[in-house]
Amino acid sequence: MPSLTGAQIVVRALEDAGVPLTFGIPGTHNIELYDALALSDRVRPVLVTDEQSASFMADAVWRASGRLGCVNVVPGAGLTHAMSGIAEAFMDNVPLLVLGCGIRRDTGMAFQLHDVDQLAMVAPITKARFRPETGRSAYAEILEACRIAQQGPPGPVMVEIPANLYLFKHEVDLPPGTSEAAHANVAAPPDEAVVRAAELLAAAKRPLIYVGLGAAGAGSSLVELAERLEAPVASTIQGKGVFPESHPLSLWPGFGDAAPSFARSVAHDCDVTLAIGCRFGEVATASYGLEPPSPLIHVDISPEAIGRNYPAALGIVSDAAAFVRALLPRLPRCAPDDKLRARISAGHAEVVADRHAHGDASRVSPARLLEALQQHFGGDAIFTSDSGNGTFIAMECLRLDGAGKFLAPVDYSCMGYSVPAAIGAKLARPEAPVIALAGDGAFLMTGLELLTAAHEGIAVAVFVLRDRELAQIAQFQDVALNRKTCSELPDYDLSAICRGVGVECLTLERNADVADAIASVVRVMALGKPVVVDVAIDYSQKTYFTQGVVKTNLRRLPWRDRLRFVGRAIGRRIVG
Ligand SMILES: Cc1ncc(C[n+]2csc(CCOP(=O)(O)OP(=O)(O)O)c2C)c(N)n1
Ligand SMILES: [Mg+2]
Repeated sequence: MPSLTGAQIVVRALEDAGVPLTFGIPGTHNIELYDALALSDRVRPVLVTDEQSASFMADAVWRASGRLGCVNVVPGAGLTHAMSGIAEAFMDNVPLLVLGCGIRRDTGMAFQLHDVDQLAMVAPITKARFRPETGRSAYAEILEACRIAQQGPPGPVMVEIPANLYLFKHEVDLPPGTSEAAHANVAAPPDEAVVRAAELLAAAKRPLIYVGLGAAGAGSSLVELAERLEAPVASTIQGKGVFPESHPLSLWPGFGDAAPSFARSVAHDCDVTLAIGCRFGEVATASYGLEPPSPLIHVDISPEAIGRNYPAALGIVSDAAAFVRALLPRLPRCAPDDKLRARISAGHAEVVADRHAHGDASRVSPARLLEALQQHFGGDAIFTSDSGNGTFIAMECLRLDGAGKFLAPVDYSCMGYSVPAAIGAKLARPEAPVIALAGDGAFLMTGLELLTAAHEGIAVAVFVLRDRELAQIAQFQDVALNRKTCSELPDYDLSAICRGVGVECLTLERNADVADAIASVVRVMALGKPVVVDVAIDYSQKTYFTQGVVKTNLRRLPWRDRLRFVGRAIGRRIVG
């Protein structure tokens, strides 16, 4: 039996699990692992500046490419730094391998460096946790962790390798080097449920389809589904692009209070909802501010999601692709409804015209910037965004055909995501243009990761949306409280920060300069370098999302409190 070090065993497991990249910072506990990774030609270890970024990068590897990313951290502090991104992946259903490292378990000594109960700390934000006791079991447990992460509702799984396993040699018989097959969700829907769904859809005059990221696996069969039913298709935020947004039946990301009026009225005229691969979470529904036309058919891989927030007339636990495949042959084929399509197209045109009419020429209109970026970089571009106003602007302005092109921290909504996510996405999909839309507050959290991009030659473009505020919060404070406590940012010299990490920083002051700025960005990226653009963004037009959330939350308050809040806002406007 061959004798291998723990580090060699773990590297083999990562290779066989098809993990292309690990992100982290080495420490005394796992230097053996890093040393072994240096020899792998299938797994590339990437050094980051902060483990928070490591987890965002690993998350983005999967979102952009469907391959499993790995956050590779030292015990204690490395793990706690990474926990923001692990929690984001947990809440956004992103599979992730958290390769932790533990104290020595062979010495019996207490008060060891970094010793905390790591598995307990990550229990609420991981699907499963492993601590192999032998070198032999480490291989199998890592492969099992990777399988669990990707099967069923995806999410992070942690494996803690005790440091002593790395140090010593183990007699192991590993299978001959194979590359792990993709872990497909194969849960098929029960026949009678598919028949019932087909009946409900056939009985309706106009179905509404609502898709989340969980429907991505159904791919182009979603188009066939929508066309057969001649049904408008709305998406969640994460599901943006899962149904091609250039399709004439593509409605809007959402359909409730936070959607423009045409999308609300089209949805309102529907008389059944077919929701696939979504959970009706708070952010996607803009504070539960939508009412799915009933009856609701809710299809999801997770039984816990079905009917949890909105009662489902028919709940079906299934993989999305398997469900759509089973449903399609049972549906009649509807003719295209030109009136419906014209209504949707006119609605979109009105939204675009309204955006173009708004804004001041001395700053940069988000819509014009995003349209120009899409025009220039085409359908392959991947956009990452952050928690903040920029996410909702991007959600409303970008038109994307395909999943994996809009990477946003949604349900945990952790600021600091966009820059590291762009780096992870670019490493996973080097041929795709990758553009980060970073809030100027969020940039302060992980912007130094540009050093990683500069050092590794990762040519991402980071547009920093400089409004000098924490706008998503400041806008609410302004409306409700007429003052912005702790949400106006101290000014900072972005170009000096960029200079410090060896990254070129361009400025973009007004709409008229958008094309020139993009040309300069392209010039820098062509050299294999990252680039930052300091954008004087015009946030004066509120997103439909923000307007919708304010309305929904206000309406939900009891009358007494509603009057108190409105009274306070008006009072402060009058007397300051
Ligand atoms: C880690 C973290 N801290 C605080 C928040 C609360 N929060 C949500 S959006 C937001 C504003 C973000 O400001 P900025 O990055 O400048 O983006 P903008 O909204 O101005 O575009 C804040 C503070 C959060 N989501 N995550
Ligand atoms: Mg801001």
